[in-house]
Amino acid sequence: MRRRAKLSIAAGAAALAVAGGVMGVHEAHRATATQAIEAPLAHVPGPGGTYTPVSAFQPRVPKGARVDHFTLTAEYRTLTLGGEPVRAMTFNGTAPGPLLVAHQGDVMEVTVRNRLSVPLTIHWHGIPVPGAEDGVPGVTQNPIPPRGSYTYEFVATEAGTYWYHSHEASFEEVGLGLYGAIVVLPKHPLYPAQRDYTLVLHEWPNASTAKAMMANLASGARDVGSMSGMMSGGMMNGAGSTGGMGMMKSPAGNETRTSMLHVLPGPALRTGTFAPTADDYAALDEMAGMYGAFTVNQNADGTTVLPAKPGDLVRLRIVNSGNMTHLLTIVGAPFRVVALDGHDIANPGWLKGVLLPIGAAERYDVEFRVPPSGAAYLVSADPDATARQELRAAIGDPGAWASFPGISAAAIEREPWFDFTDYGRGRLPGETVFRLHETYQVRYDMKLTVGMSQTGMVYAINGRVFPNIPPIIVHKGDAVLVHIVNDSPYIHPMHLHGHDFQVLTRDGRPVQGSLIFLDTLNVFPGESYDIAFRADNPGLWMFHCHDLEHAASGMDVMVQYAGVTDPYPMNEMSE
Ligand SMILES: [Cu+2]
Repeated sequence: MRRRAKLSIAAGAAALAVAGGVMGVHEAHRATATQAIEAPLAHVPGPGGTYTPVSAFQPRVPKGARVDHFTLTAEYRTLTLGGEPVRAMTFNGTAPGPLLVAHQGDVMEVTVRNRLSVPLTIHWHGIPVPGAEDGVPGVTQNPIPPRGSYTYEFVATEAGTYWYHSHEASFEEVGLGLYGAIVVLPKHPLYPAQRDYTLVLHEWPNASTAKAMMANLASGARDVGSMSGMMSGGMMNGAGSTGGMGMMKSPAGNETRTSMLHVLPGPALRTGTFAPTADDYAALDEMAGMYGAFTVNQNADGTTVLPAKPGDLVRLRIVNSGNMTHLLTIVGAPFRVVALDGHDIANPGWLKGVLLPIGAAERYDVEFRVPPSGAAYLVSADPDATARQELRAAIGDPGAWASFPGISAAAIEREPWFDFTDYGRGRLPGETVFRLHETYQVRYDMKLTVGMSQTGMVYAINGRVFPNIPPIIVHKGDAVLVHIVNDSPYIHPMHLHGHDFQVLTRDGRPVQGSLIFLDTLNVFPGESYDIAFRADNPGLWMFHCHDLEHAASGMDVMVQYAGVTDPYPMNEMSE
């Protein structure tokens, strides 16, 4: 949406900040009582009082590096999903768009051509690109207009599974098809496999919602209040879309949605051991009613077969490009999780009968051996299994589905959830380690709440909604600790641009197994986390919920490096 970003200094907000940590930032060595609170970006000088535009942070291309050229053409296409025609926005005619494969160390040069009637950008989700290449309109570039083109360039320094998607009105544009996967192959694979497959999971809005989203995009009236007005009906009753309701431009705009009239109560804060609760299961179904088809790559029929032979070691890269969390598991073979969000796990153990809660924007790389019987199966254990059985794939024999033994919904529902905070052991060479009790230059408390404003549902950080949230100010080299609390009944997959973070604790309990590095943290109702990262990539980086409806309705904040400025028109900002 076109943000009518409010850049002026809010005196009331400044007073709040002084009143004691209401904003959540504890920067003891920097904050002063007179420091003005500005949002979403602040005027903070860098070292020596200097300012640098974010556009100055360009890729440093090593001499002789191999350059991989890609072209992504954004265009409308009617796809057939589950037998139904779906008007989609695609890259190169498909959704997901083409799988981009590079070797670690390669330069990825991606030219985007816009053949849509609306602007777009591309964000390289999980890849620590330089500041100028992050693809956030109004922040790191101008949106790519219709008939325009734009070339991104960055070095694929980190191997792993990533993805790309539009960051312009992403609730609509990603929802309608502007996404695809990226695989950066490692120089020295830690877990080499014989077969390497990538599956992108997506939820497609049902016909009426899709139509409303297209219309909303076309009108340019994509205002936060109106979107949340449209969606809140579906959310509150959990069934059927109210598509179209409240789609008209909201004249009140940002002003009205800044105040939460009613805050929905969250469940009690969790402590102790990990086990899914009734709240978790209820949260899995948020918004389910607005979706019509569930796809694995472009298949909505649940008939996907990935060829493999008995005995083959298979790596399956699962990318969730949707907004919902899905419970998936492998049946027919023991499996292990070898990477999360592109980062390898140290000494992962073998699993059987464990459900992987794969949140929005997360990537799970799983590995297993095709059994002598001829096939293993990725299946959905979502509570509403009848609606989401399309989210599955057979790996093995071409006729694998004919011999699929089926799964017992009753049995699979009782299986435990995968706990990434107690999985694997030890650490990998080169991993930088943070501990909870060490010196952090920046500590930020992030409380996530949900409530009603005059224009609909809003999703808040520390009681405020974007863009009226002061940025998290960091200096290059800072160690940054973020304490996240989900005080709401919904799941919030929190994504930090430009950086990996280490997960230190969940619900007060330190991570037990392998060190865990993520770029997207799927925070369930009542959960709390401590995460840490090194501010080593100067720029202006969004930190936002990747339930894109939540992001469009306020749950975003900026991580701003001191001295970095935005040279682009901020009213073009979009999440
Ligand atoms: Cu959220």
